Amino acid sequence: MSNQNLFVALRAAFPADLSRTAIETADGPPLRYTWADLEHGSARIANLLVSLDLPAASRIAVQTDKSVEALLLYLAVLRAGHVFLPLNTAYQAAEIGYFITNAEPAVVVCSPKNFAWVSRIAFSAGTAHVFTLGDDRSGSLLQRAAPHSDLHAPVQRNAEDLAAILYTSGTTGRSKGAMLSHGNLLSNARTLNRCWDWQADDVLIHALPIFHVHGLFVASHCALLGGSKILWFSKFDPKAAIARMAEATVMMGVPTLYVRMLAEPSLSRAATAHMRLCISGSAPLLVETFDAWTERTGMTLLERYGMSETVMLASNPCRASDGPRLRGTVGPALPGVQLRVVDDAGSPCPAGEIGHIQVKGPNVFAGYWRMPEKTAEEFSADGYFKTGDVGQLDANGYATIVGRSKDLIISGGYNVYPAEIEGFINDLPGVQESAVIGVPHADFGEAVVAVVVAKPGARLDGSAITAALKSQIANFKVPKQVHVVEQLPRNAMGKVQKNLLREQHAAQTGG
Ligand code: MLC
Ligand code: AMP
Repeated sequence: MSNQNLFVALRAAFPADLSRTAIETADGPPLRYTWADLEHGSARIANLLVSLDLPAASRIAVQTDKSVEALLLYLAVLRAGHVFLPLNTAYQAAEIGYFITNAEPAVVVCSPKNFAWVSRIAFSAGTAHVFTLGDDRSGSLLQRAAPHSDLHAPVQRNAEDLAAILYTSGTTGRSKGAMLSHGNLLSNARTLNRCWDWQADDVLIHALPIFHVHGLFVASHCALLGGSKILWFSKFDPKAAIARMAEATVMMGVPTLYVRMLAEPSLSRAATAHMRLCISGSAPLLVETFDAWTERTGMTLLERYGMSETVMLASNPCRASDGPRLRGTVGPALPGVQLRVVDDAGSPCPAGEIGHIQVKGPNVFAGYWRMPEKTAEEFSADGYFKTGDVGQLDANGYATIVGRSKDLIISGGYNVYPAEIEGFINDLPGVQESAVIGVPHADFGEAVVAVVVAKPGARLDGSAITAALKSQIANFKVPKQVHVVEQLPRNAMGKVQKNLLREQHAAQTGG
């Protein structure tokens, strides 16, 4: 049988002339990586992994700053047939400890600056190897890979073999590892590549982190499959992104990136004239942002919808011949994806009626890592995945997301699960209980806000709570505001009325 390793398909799309530039770094002095560099650099790291004699399908957990070498490491893990497990750079010891204990990676790669604490966690959880990788090519990973051969034949994989695990936080506070296969990723990448008309002369502005679906899979796979050059930003900078649009054609971003570019006077029709496609996703795009972008640039943003468990699900059309890009919608389901809206009883809703969004297709993940019961709960009897998003389909099949049935806050494209933050707050001395909510925020779309009740006789200070949380959890999860109140509003069943709290605090974070 042919080798269905995702890397084989990506490699087959490299241009014939491997001396062409594949990636150019766009912040700092420009570094150029040719397609040959991608081939040989990832081969060396893959050979290092092979030399470690790891069990098949070992998890390789990676928490490093964004760098081209970190992308090579991802390609190397695919080549070597292991399982890539990317981790947000903002995660601190408690979060990393959970992921490492749960996934039991054979290899952990971390930033040199974090080696002391990450290696302590990893070694005590039984990880055999901890390497370091800095964003300046420093660290033991590249040193150890350097003597290895730059030729490597990708390990045979089937479409259903595991390629990556992406942790998504759970509504109960426990993170779940979404298991994505080579087939899930490749089928989706091919679909996006076709739907978004990728060409070899496209140039992608890559300014997203590479530890989530959006930057790692959607952006990188599209460019690699297109044989297209990437302008590689280690961090998003609105001025710099606009300045480089003169030589780029495609950009992908969460809505916050477009909001921040709109705040720049340099954003204009002239500045974006060379661009053919600006794609938004991962969080709701406000119609105000959509309209402002059209007005300033003459271009229509293309909004699409996806999630870690399914990669991409729906997209507004790229070509005008396929239909209009409708503001406020995420477009029709992608080819091959079945997307339906059902009522509480699981029956399909008629067009225009709001219900639960469920999906099926070759892109949908196999399940949550070592959580068979949780996996079973999240699928319908006829095999549709329950997204936890609430929406509607119009008569032409365009989907609109109107909310979420899962208690989730999306802040600047990062997911924050209130239950997890409430757990940390409730453990602080003097705290009786808490409720964490999302409120509108002009920059991040939603901001995290905590409402906290003190134990009888205890005195609580909001800024002390913020400071305590900052030392324990990723910074983007820390509430932007903490309100200490006498009691939380509850309904007759005793359930906290978060909708009332959201109304009370809506106007207070610049929303
Ligand atoms: C940073 N901060 C945030 C934040 N990002 N706060 C809330 N929400 C966020 N998203 C805070 C930090 O805690 C810090 O606060 C301060 O801002 C500065 O940090 P920074 O790292 O310098 O911020 P910045 O570079 O400005 O980052 C903003 C951002 C970033 C929008 C560029 O958040 C980002 O890259 N978001 C994209 C996320 C993404 O790729 N999502 C895709 C998920 S995949 P303090 O107080 O500590 O100083 C997915 C599926 C799909 O959802 O459909 O795609
Ligand atoms: P994640 O778990 O990080 O993959 O986030 C997935 C969630 O992001 C989805 O379930 C949606 O709630 C949300 N999302 C992604 N794209 C969009 C979009 N275009 N509009 C609204 N929400 C989105």
